[in-house]
Amino acid sequence: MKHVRYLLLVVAIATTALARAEEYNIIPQPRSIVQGAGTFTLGRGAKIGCADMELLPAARYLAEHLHVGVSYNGGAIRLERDVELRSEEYRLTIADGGIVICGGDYGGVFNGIQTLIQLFSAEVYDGGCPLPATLAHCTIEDSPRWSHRGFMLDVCRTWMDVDAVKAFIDLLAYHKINNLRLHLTDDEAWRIAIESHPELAREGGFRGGDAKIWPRYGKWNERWGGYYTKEDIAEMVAYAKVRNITIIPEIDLPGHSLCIATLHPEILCRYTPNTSRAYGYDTRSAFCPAREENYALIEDILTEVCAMFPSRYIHVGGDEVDMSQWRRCPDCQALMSREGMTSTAELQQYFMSRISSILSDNGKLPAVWNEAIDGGRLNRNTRVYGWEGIKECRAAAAEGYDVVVMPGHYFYFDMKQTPREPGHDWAAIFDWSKVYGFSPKSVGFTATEQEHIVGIEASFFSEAYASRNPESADYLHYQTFPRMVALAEVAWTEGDERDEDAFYERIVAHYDRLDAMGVAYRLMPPMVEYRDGVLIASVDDGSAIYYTCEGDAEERLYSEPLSTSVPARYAFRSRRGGAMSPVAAVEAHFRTIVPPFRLTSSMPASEKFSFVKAEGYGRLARTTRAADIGDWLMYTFDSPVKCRRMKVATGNFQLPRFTFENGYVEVSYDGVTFEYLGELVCGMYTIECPSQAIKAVRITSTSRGNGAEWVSIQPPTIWPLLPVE
Ligand code: TNX
Repeated sequence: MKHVRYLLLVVAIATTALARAEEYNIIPQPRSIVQGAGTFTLGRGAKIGCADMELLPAARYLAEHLHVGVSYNGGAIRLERDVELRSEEYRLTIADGGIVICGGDYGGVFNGIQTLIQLFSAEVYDGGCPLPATLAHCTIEDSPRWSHRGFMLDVCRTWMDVDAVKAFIDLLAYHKINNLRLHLTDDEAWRIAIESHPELAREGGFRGGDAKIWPRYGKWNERWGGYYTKEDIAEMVAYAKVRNITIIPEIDLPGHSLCIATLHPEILCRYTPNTSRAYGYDTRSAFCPAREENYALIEDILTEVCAMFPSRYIHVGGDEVDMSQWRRCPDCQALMSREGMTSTAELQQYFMSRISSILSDNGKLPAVWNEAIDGGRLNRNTRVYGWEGIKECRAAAAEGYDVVVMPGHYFYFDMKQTPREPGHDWAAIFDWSKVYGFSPKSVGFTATEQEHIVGIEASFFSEAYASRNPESADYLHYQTFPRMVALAEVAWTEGDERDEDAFYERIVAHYDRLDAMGVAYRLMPPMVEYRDGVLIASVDDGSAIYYTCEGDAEERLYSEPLSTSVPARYAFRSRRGGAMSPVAAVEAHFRTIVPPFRLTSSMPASEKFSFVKAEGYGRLARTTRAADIGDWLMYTFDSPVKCRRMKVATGNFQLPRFTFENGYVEVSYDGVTFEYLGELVCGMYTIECPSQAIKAVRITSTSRGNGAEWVSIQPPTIWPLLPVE
């Protein structure tokens, strides 16, 4: 009986704690919140008391958010360390005597500060003063599920300057994410200044125009880019450190090295190389592991990188190496037989082991992408980032490596969120709910494998960002929020079974904060329903709905159901601050037609990717060579096509690669005379409301070459005419 009573008491406390936790809506959800009876009022003149010098940066950070001062003792808010608490663990108490944040270490105190900040009104995030504020008495005890809660920013494909990175660091910190990986080198750019080899950043930090690196991914022939100096790195590292974030640099080796190979072709294997230009993902450009001078060059680079970043780990890549070049290289073959290696995977291991010892000479440990451990020779102190799949993560864990779990189909925030939205889709198409559903247990990690999970990480690869106004953070925000909110909670809060609906309500309640942080997040699309001649759009998040009607470019506020006989003419989108949803409409709005056409060109058609592929709709066609000035391609329809919109596009489906770099579009209504319409944008052009039925569309290149071996040609996308009301 005694036991039962005790149990009831525990259940009662647990339920109050849970109910309160939801009421507070702290994201990520703390382990326990127990609310007391009274309240404490924090006035405008409050002080933050901090006697511990090491906690001073955290005190100043909080002081800035609350518009108050810091004192060495006393204070209505006191920051302390408690050796009884673990790293990053904290206890936040609000009582008559004031607010106390006790942390196991700096990170613990900082985490407590983030929780406290969320107890104030949202203006705390936009520079407003949230004081005076009356807070309920409570004790919050909290600690993270995983020590590594990471995010990777690809600053290569799309350049992001120091201010942009710092602004993003703020957002990570607000969500208790404690690790930022900067993907600093890739095929398309080299973003870190190396004093012993200044040409790497000076030349490799820019592409297009007169730069030695070819234009790829947006900005086209304009010279565009940038790189971080040693001072920039120091500034970002220090900024992150105050915010309990470790920056881990990534130098992607031995593959993804087209940029450095463009500047130093001697690093490549010594066989007749294929010198044709490529347009991204050029897996041919790997360092030659048999070339001894390469290790000297890499040592120069990594020694400086190690000195710039205080992190324990340095990420040295290891992904997506086309090893066929090593098979063809006489030096690699000689090295392999000397060392008794039978596979090129072992050669990669040899290379990675040498890189690891350079790191160890500099007091660092290696972090690598999952492919780098194939072959089994890497030291177990290597940290493995599993991106290809759960299987690869589990395999690394089973082999005894510590693993950062980040499979693309859960954590690649460059993926589309629904099929018609921007982004890649090679891993999956998913929104925040997929991220929120991640649990190591449910995807099959055994208990022993789980012990090797150090945390999870999301990534933002930025190929698509470069073509979408990269000077604004909008696209970055849209792709990463609210998926980041889900990441934060899954990485921080224990649990394998989660209530998705309840979390959605918490995301919506968090919007006020995201608004104040200036995040242009993605809202869920409005629900659209057509019944009895009336079109109804609705949202469940309090955002405002807007609509457009075919033939009228203006977006109007939706305030009441629309009476219409042609619902397909309407498209809806909700907005709230800088946030917006994807477009929603009845399915007929999105319907396209496939009138037969013939594709012709001044360039020869590839045999494998013949023009017939595009003529069948759905597939890409390719030419056998790059486009020169005056080269053209033409779509001729069997019979003139009446439509409300037609999009023609060179390049691949998701990314502007293999496009015409520059060019113009003409239309013909009779198949004989052509009328100029306009210039291509990222290789594409959309004809809106053509005045007559279209017989042919011709695209003409105005650039010499397009930085690729071929041009990809998409079938046209054609939206049919809709009846008028
Ligand atoms: C795969 S993740 C890559 C990147 C691409 C990304 C796009 C990894 C190790 N390699 O090079 O940017 O997909 O989603």
